[in-house]
Amino acid sequence: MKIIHTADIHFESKFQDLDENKKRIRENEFFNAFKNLVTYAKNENVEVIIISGDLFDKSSVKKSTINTFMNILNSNQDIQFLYCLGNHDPKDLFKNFEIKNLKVFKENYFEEFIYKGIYFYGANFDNKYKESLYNSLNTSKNHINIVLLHGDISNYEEDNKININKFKNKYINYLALGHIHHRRFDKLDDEYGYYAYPGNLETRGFDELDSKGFYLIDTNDFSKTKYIPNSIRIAYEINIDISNVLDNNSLINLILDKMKNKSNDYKKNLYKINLIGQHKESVDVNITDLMNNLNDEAFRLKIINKSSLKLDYKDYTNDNSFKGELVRLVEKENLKEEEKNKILEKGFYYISESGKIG
Ligand SMILES: [Mn+2]
Repeated sequence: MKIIHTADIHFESKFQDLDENKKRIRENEFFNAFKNLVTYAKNENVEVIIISGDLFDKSSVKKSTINTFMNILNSNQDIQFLYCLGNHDPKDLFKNFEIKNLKVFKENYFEEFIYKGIYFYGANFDNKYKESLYNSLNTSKNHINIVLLHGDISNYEEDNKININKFKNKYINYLALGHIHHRRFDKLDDEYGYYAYPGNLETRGFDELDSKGFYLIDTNDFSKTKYIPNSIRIAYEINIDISNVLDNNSLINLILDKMKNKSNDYKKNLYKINLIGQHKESVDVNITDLMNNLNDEAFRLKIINKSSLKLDYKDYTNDNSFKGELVRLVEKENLKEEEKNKILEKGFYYISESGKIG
């Protein structure tokens, strides 16, 4: 049987970093990302879709959001949806709705759900993972066991964390986790299974970088679990060393080239650009200017200047100017080269700025 494992979709996320128009676009795209996943499932004859918590971002969910979600499920009756609650999910949302192909695991102990011979076990997120939770898991080596749970894992007993050791050697083939927004697939124990975090389905900002998607599982061989990219937009963080850039125009082109290198369809993505290195005096690193030139080249662009100015102060020793005067003064002082550089860097900056006011 083919199964898809997703988690942390966070419908109705806030997107604080975006303007109103783009927030709305992203809200809709979050639904589209989920629709794309379900379409993929349909085309690949996937029979079960696991959602390991944080389907929604907060406890109050708009009626329209619930309707959209329900419509997707209703028009895909051949697929069984399994969903365990995460820390962001509303507790009783589906109490009043009857969705035939949705099973919600919302108890603080493991419920068993058998589907086409495969044994699924799921529980809700509970802040504390008590002994009684681990003890409620009744797996058997006579069948395939898949466990759904939401939370951070630890290798030992820790507050608010799932003790991963409690799931070892319990004939678990696949521990379908959610909560960590970065993808991870690893061995659970020597004998049997694997555990996995698929990460979230779409990025919400620059702390959720690179390709996002879901896992495709085949119960004939769990070791062949495959990551399927599904991103509508991708957030990238790029460090660009600008030490060798000669002028402002080349700087703009360099940034644009780095963005284009990420994908053919680079304009749809989100970029956080860190300018690093020591730039030449002939380059004026001005974020407003750069944004004016590059803002339309991306869905969202953020540029941070972490570079510093590289000055060869010796060039000014004989200069008949304020800068030359300052260099001659500082050179006379009994200071380390590093300290002289710092003073001159500041001094040059203020001299340039005061020149601008005039
Ligand atoms: Mn989450």
